[in-house]
Amino acid sequence: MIVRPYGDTTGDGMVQVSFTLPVPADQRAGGAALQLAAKMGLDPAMVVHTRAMGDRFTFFVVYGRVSHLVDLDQVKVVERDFPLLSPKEINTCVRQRLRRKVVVVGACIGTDAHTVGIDAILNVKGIAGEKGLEYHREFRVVNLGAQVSVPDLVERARVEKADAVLVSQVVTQRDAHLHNTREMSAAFREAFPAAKRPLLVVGGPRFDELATAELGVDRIFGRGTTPGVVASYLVHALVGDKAVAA
Ligand code: B12
Repeated sequence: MIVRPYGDTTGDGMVQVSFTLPVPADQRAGGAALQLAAKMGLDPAMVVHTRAMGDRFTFFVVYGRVSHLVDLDQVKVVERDFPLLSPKEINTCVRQRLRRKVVVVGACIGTDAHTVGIDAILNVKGIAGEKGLEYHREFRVVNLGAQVSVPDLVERARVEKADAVLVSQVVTQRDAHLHNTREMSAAFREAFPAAKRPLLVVGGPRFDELATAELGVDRIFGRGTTPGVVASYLVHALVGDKAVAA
């Protein structure tokens, strides 16, 4: 099925983009923004917002028409391939099948101090009306917080006998999230024999959920992830999620 973007009327192809150019906010700046928009295929294009960012930079919002089409049949995404379980079903699965608690170790690694995302997944308060993993009686959660080094994470996972390691990466400058994730997955592969390695899960708003093999992790979760999805995945991957008597 083919679709096109929609701004004012269905199928009109209108899109809005924003960017910053390293030029002062004068007449020439607007012209520079339009030149870039034309090269990006926006025709016609309008600068609808201009804001000086200090003396030497200008931020723009440009609204314009593209002629490109989207083929929905060619879209590739990671579809959820496990059932969504309630906290009660999760606890029952773990109790009946594993007969001990699932141990989860979580952290922001490298220099990243953006803990809100991993806290939303792990802490009781959760996000979007769902409680975090800590809420589940059959999960033991160790949240190491911000700026944890990879060697410290590996060591703590060993000490805690982690079933799963959950890592958050929010800062993407110079692809830090990709480098840190590769370093982390390589360190776990070196430190643990394959059969004993904890499940490696990484998350953050700018990851490509399709990149698991490239980054050496078992699963990637992106923007808008909720704790119920993560808990259900962990049960699916570690314990099995076939229906159990509650
Ligand atoms: C709050 C915030 C901060 C706070 C962080 C406080 C804290 N304790 O977390 C403070 C003020 C400390 C901060 C500092 C900085 N920040 Co900041 N920050 C933000 C901000 C405004 C919100 C991030 C957030 O909390 N989102 C809400 C959470 C719930 O969403 P989330 O992280 O995406 O998490 C969800 C999913 O991604 C997923 N998820 C995330 N992690 C994981 C992990 C697992 C295992 C799973 C399953 C799922 C998962 O589930 C979560 C729930 O749905 C963003 C801008 C924005 N609007 O996003 C900038 C932003 C992330 N920060 C940015 C920057 C640049 C910085 C600084 C470098 C600024 C500076 N020059 O000092 C510093 C860096 C500090 C450091 N060492 O990391 C940039 C990053 C740009 C980039 N491309 O990398 C952003 C995007 C702002 C911007 N537009 O420039 N920041």
